[in-house]
This record gives sequence, C-alpha cells and structure tokens, in this order.
Amino acid sequence: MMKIWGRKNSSNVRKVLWCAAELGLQFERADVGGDFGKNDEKWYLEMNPNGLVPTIEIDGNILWESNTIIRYLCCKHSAGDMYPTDAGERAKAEMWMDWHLSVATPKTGPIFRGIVHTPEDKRDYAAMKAAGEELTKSYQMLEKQLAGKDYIMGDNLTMVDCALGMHVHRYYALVADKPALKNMDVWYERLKGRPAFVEHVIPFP
Ligand SMILES: N[C@@H](CCC(=O)N[C@@H](CS)C(=O)NCC(=O)O)C(=O)O
Repeated sequence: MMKIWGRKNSSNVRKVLWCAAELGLQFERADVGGDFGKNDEKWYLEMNPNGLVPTIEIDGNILWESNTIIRYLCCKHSAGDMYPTDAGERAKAEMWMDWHLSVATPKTGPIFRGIVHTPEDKRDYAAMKAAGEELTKSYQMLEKQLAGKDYIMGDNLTMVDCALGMHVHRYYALVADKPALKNMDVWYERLKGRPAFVEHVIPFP
C-alpha cells in the first residue's frame, strides 16, 4: 500500500491526498513536519534530503515533490483520463503545473505566512496586499484558460486541476480584495462539489 509522510494541513501534502482520493487509492499517512517535526531526522532525510513534506513510498520507489507525485499517480492509475496520453495535451497540462509552481505559488507565500503565522500587529499588510494583487494578475491567465471549460484541460478533472486547485483554494480563503474571476469562481465551486476535495483540501486555508 502507498505510504505518505506529511501533516494533513500542509498544502503540498493535501494536493497529493486529494489526487490519491480522486484515483480511489488506498494509503497510509504518517504525521511529519510542522509541529510534528521528524523531518529533520536521519531516517526521513535519507528518503527526502530536502527535509520537506510530502514524501511517498509506492511500488518500491521513494518520491518527493508534490507535482511529480501527482504526475506519477495519475500516469500509473489514470492514463488517458487524469493523465493525458497525447503528448501535446500532456505538455499543456504540465506547462500549467510548472507555471503554477514557479509563478503563482511563490506569490501565495507572503499572504499565507502573514495571515496564518504572523501576529496581527507584526503583519506587513502592504506586502500582503501587493502579493494579493500580483496573484490576481497571474490568475487572470488561468481565468482565460478556463473559458468554456469545466476543468483546466476541458471536460474532465486531470492532474493539473489537482496541482493547482489546492493553492487556488488558499487564494479564495485568504485574499479578501479580489475582483470576480467568473470562470475561476465557477471552477472553484465545481471542485467544492467533489467529495475528495471537500475531505482533503477544504478543512484548512
Ligand atoms: N516543492 C515541494 C515543497 C514542499 C514544501 O515546501 N513543503 C512544506 C509544507 S507545504 C514543508 O515541508 N514545510 C516544512 C514542515 O512542514 O515542517 C513540493 O511541492 O512537495
């Protein structure tokens, strides 16, 4: 059975849990990271030298990097459905995943750290506002991609929705001053209609 190391309030763990649940996979999860610690211990660093979560063990492989894990799970268990098999379609899905990791995710950081980890009187509200505006600018690209589609690639949920949906949830949960992004709003509501998203993503910002 797949084993997942990582606390269930971590964004990168949650997108893996959501994806695994969408695929109907059984897994065991162990709390590591945050208040649980252990990610600086030798046994953990031997699996994942970054000392970050998640790490998984599956089919004799140890894997880290949440997007890589999502790709692996979808390729192995849902080729042609959640994992596009046409090379061009797959490259487009991966393009959005890489874009999100390099462009959008870093902009969420100052907002999340500000609201969740910083006492009110110590928050840098100007930096948080600027990050929110930058994030909205980035998400206007996703807004265009979602026009006329149920999910990012088209009619069906794919790996790219799992990779991005978690952080988009964080954007909706934490950024107050944002314009209506009509297509994204509808997509986010659609994700909220999925039991696996409700179970693994919604409980935390
Ligand atoms: N690029 C990595 C980032 C992993 C990462 O930054 N994980 C955070 C939690 S979201 C972490 O391990 N923080 C330290 C901790 O939880 O103790 C991935 O996508 O898996």
